[in-house]
Amino acid sequence: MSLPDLRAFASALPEQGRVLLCTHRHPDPDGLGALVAMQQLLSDRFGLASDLVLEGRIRRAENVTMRELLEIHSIPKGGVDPHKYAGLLLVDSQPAFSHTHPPGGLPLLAVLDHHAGSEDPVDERLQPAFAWVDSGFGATSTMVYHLLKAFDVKPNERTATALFCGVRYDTHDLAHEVTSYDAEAYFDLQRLADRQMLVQIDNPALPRAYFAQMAQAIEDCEVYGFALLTLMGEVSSPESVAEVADWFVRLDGQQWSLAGGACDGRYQVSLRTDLKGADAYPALRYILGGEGACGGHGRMAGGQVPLKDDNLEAVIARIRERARKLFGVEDVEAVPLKEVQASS
Ligand SMILES: [Mn+2]
Repeated sequence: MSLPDLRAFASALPEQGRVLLCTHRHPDPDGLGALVAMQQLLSDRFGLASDLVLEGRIRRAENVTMRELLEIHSIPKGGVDPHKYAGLLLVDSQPAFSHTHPPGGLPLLAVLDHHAGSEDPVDERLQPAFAWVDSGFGATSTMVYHLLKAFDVKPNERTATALFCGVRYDTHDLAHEVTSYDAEAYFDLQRLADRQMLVQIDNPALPRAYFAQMAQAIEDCEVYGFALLTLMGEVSSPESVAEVADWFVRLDGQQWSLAGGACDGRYQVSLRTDLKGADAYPALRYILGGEGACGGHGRMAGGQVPLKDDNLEAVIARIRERARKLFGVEDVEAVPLKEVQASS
């Protein structure tokens, strides 16, 4: 892990004009943090104005609150006039990823991301002038923090708060996949961030639909010994699938939690594990069996399978079958979560 060539980054940028910044669909705090900080860097160090394009609704209450309080404004993707921009920057994702569709007609200036790269070939038009992709970092916000530092730009309070949200979200408050770069960013940013705002972001009001969704998740959860499968039908948001996977992996004694739900024409899946040394990404790849696409590393992975007419039940059945095979529980009978006996 190291910092990129700063001159290469600088020379990928236009000398003047506006640039467009984007991230993956349904942006998370890491993507939002990286975007806000990149805007400050471009403006303070390079005198470049920028706009954000955010695709996919942000529905997780914490993330909605983060966006509102930090006043993260974006323009609709359909409203982008390519003539107004010199190019685009992509953070916390890569052009070949299935959940990422930057607006067309613009050169890709730079990509900054901490996910492992896709093995699929990339369309030549999507090759960036500058790429800093390093899966050693716990968060893209960590990378952007160090980029600001290297360019001698001190994050203002808003940027620090946004970046701090990103680092803590992706590293689970430094509990996972931490490097000294992540820890340094976390503690430096914590000092600079707006603490009142952080408290509000941590404790947002939750809509009634949230509790209904969680009740449904408990209803649908099947326990196969050390593996929990919660393969739901329609869900209120893709984020709720990740939340369910996160929530159930906390069940005491469990090592794998797979959640799925249909939303926006896709079957979203999230896999979590708290098994030491386990890697969720190859596991989820196997579970998807070549359908759709997925990404992730370490203890978490996510993906989606496109849904065609009426094949939801069949998709769920195939995912369940492959998951049971992977976890070696084909002959184990599922126990509903509510009937699992308390461990003594
Ligand atoms: Mn990230």
